[in-house]
Amino acid sequence: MFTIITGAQFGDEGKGKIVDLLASEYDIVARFQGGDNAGHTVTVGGNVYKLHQIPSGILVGASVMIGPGVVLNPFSLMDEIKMLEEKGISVTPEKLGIDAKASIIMPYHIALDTLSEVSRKNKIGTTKKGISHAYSDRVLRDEIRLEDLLDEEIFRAKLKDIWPAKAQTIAKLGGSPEYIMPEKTISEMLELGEKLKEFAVDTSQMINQSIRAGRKVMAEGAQGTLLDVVHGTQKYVTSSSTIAGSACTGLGVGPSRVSNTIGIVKAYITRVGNGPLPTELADEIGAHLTNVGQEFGTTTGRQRRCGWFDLPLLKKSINLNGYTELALTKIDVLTGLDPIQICVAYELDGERIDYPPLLTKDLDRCVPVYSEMSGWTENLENVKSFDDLPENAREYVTAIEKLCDVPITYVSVGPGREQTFKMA
Ligand code: 2SA
Ligand code: GDP
Ligand code: MG
Repeated sequence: MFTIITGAQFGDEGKGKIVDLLASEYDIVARFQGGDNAGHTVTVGGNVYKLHQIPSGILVGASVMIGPGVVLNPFSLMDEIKMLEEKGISVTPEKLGIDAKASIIMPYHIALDTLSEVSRKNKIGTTKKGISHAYSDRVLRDEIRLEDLLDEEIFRAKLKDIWPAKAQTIAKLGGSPEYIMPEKTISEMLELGEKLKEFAVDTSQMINQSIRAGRKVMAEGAQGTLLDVVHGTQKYVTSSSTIAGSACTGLGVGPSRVSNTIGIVKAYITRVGNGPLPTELADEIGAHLTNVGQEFGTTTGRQRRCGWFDLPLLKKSINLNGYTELALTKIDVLTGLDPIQICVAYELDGERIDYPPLLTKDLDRCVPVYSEMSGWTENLENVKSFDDLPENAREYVTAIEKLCDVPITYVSVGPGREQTFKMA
């Protein structure tokens, strides 16, 4: 079995929480794109885990893998392993495999991301983790892979080729290249390579073998569909492909192996960073969503922008991912809001459209057309089943399911692992 889980909106839908919940039924959980720009928060008992590169399945004891589609920061990976081990979760080579072909995020990628963002007139609002520069080096074939880090001679030879041009660009952008790749950093990276040697695997081979042997594998997406580098709101996107198909390329698994595709959908919408967000609420309702939903970046702490549920955008996500089911999260955050709006269409140049416009630039001019629903005041944090929800909350869930025309199989009513119920 091969299940793909992706975020259906602009990220932070609660993927980490749902992956953690479902992972106990899976043998392997694997990340296929992105890097340590991702932040997946999982709350278990009193413990809050913020995972950036290690798949959320680690907490329930699944084997976890980092696929070749990922860009890997070895420094922050070590911090993450240390954080987990301090909390009693061991991360041994038996538990974690990293594909030898994963690209390494180099210190100069981070410097270039930061400097480019500072000098950019229309800021993207990147996480400054070096993601775009690491991916662009892959496409340029100037990447350093994990396998290169395992061999001092190759690593130094590649750096000798790559570094002079990078240093020049960094200086041109006003940076100080002499501080970015000193010998001390090179040695530290080689030491990291030594430590990571035992984790290096061929993800594609291992996952395909597992699927053939009848084991269950889950692919854990990062960021969200609308941040996809091709299909998202360019240029306000991340630099990887975030949609379900990317799990096949990013792990090396053929599409015929995919069993189901689950979309994680927040009961409203959020976005961190710049770019269009038609239903954005810059009022007290937006403040309610931010404060009650604690909408702050898991990686950077930045405040997320919030808006009402946006059906046209979700219809696009359903197409891009081919979702077979949806998990609806954070419905508890809507408690106390009355009425609740669902954006069912847009108005653009006097015309009503029920799907995002052809030209990305027009999304900014789309005016939401809302369908109004009655709210509820009951606290949902202890709700254990659909029938226990207040009537208006049941109607909200049912309305979203009907509008999306994809079954909602899980509903989440709080950050805790136990605060989720399965739909009958
Ligand atoms: P980048 O750094 O090049 O990937 O930034 C490009 C855009 O992608 C957005 N992006 C994200 N959006 C939501 N969540 C992400 N992860 C963190 C979180 C973000 C944080 O879980 O909260 O802590 O700020 C994430 N990663 C990248 C980014 O905001 C840019 O709009
Ligand atoms: P991810 O990137 O999709 O994994 O999401 P993040 O972890 O970045 O952000 C989601 C946030 O919402 C986290 O702080 C979660 O603990 C929290 N969360 C997840 N599901 C729910 C829910 O149903 N209700 C509430 N109130 N919080 C939730
Ligand atoms: Mg997140």
